[in-house]
Amino acid sequence: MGGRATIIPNMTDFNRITDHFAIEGTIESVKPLGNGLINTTYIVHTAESTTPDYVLQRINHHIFTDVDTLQRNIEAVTAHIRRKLKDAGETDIDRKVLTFIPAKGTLSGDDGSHASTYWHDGESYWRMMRYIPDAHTLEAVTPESSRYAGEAFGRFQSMLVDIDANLHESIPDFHNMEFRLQQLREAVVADRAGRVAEVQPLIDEIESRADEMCFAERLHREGRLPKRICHCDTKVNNMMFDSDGRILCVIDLDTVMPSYIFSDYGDFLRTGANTGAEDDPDLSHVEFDMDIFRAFTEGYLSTAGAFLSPLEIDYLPMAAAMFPYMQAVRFLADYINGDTYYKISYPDHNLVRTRAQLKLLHSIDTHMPEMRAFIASLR
Ligand code: GN1
Ligand code: MG
Repeated sequence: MGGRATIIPNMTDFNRITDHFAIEGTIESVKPLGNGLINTTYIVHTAESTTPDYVLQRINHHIFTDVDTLQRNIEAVTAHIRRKLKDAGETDIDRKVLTFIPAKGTLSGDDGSHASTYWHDGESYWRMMRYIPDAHTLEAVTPESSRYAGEAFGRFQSMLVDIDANLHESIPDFHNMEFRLQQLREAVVADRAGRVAEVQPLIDEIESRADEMCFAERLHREGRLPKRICHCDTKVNNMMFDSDGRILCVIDLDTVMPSYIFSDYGDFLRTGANTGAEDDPDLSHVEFDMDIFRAFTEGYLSTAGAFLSPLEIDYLPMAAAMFPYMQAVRFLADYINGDTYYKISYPDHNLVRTRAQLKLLHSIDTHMPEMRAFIASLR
């Protein structure tokens, strides 16, 4: 969890962990990888040129409290996508979908017939997957790569439209706006870190828009908006790009679950179309980039347009506003709670993050009519 110090294992510890997985080759080195806010990730290099390298992850089980359900979701989704890619005659499939490594001596599935893909050492939960060679992630996108990202997330959702596995919410109510507001309200009442007075203007601003931002839950209750299988963490850095700049696959599948399609559309634009950083202390850097919006939307509708309802398409601009808003609610609640969820690098990091998300929302507000007109022009 956020506030908790991370103990970095040494090589002996690593060997003890990786011994439990059916990997090929001899481990040469283990090094930290990436900058996720939740799990802890390492790259495992093997000595032989013929064996794959691997990604080793410690799953944050304070946040993903049901690791077994989480991994079963991921296994079902990757198996379904793998089958679809094969049926479509795709090549190089190991680079287009993640491959999780069976844990030795474990059993999973309702009939206990196959190995599970995680190992519990009594304290932490670990998993390994094949490292995708000659691929890279990006922290910022161009209009060109945003178009590919739109295509990729639209394709991801469309491949999963007909999955028959019963997927569960790996974090219940993850993108439920009403629930996130309730968490903020509870944090305000408890005022555990004594920070409420200081942030009252931010709370007031958030409350003034609370009703407006709960549109998805209302539409769902009215039976007008379905839940579909979504990625739910479509940050720019959760896609693997090939050396030619095309997208190979989407990664970080922990939050794949039933949600509104707004999750994937809105959260990508929240990160990809921000001209500043998610936690930019200089708010003048933070604006909504309409070129990225247009390119991503075109790409997304080219692969998702066929299964989306007219109502889902109508609400895309509102989805772009909802995600910076939801993230502001989550960051502010964490700040008020004394930073127990997100990893922070300095004391008021979550407050800086909140302000940056609200600034992004203000910028999106000013582009609303233009966004609506653009989407109408594509239909
Ligand atoms: C978390 O771990 P990471 O950085 O991919 C969070 C997302 C937030 C994001 C904000 C499980 O994602 O929902 O949007 O931080 N994931 C979880 O940067 O809470
Ligand atoms: Mg990530």
